[in-house]
Amino acid sequence: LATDYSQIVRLITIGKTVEGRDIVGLHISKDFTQSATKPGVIFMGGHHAREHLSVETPLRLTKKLLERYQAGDSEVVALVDNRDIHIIPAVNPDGLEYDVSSGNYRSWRKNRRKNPDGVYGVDLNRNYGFGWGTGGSSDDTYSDVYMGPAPFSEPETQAIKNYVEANKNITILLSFHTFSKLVLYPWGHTYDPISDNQAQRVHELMAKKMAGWNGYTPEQSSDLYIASGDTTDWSYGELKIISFTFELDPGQFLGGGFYPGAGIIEEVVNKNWKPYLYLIDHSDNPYRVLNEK
Ligand code: 0X9
Ligand code: ZN
Repeated sequence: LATDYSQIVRLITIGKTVEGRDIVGLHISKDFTQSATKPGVIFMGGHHAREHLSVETPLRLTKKLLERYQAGDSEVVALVDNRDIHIIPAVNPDGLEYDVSSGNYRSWRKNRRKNPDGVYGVDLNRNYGFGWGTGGSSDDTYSDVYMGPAPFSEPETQAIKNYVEANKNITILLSFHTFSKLVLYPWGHTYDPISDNQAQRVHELMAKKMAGWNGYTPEQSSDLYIASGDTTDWSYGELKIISFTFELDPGQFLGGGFYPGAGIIEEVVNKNWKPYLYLIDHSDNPYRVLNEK
């Protein structure tokens, strides 16, 4: 994509993994000298190794965006020309590779940190530093929700932290996961709503709007279950970025769980196209949804 659309896309590297792989992404801007002056939005996927659809979806959405831009689609051209768009489709490439490298899926979730006791993996979506370790995560290295020894102990979460903090124009963040067909918003570490009523309302309204397009269920993250140290509690809690987690298709284990097959990709991309454009659009001021119907 960076090669095919080199006028407006740059391949970026935001850091390295535990095993030394590059964590790569795409930066889309009409004018890279001015990009920081435009409203920013960030999409990410692949925190969890077995959630391959969470990698494919942001990639394919971005491919579609670039194709439409090239084709002169007026809505897309107006958006891309006036926004600063960041995509990190694979936050956990070590885990993703480990999950597929034997030829049989391993249902791996965590990164590939070799912990001091020899047990592998930290759950990257329990390792972010806001309300870290306050519930729904574990200090047992054998656990699939092992939080790590400290907030941001992992190079993968550190890379996201540094990148998002460096791009101060980012107002909206979406982290793709699978599965269950949900649109989630903070908080995840507590049943309390966000104390800023307007910010709470913005999350609710945007989640509901997007759910109307993709057919998912909008709810507060903790309504799914309490979990601390996830991406969005940090990005909203620390940086006040309006933040969402999508749990993509399928709805259930019966629909294929983490491994629904490549045949589902197109349908999932199509149903999430409007939410994707909506988030890019509203990065100029997400609070304007308070005045929209
Ligand atoms: O548990 C997670 O990290 C996410 N679900 S997944 O099946 N993809 O692992 C959900 C995170 C939502 N956040 C909270 N419930 N805090
Ligand atoms: Zn996940």
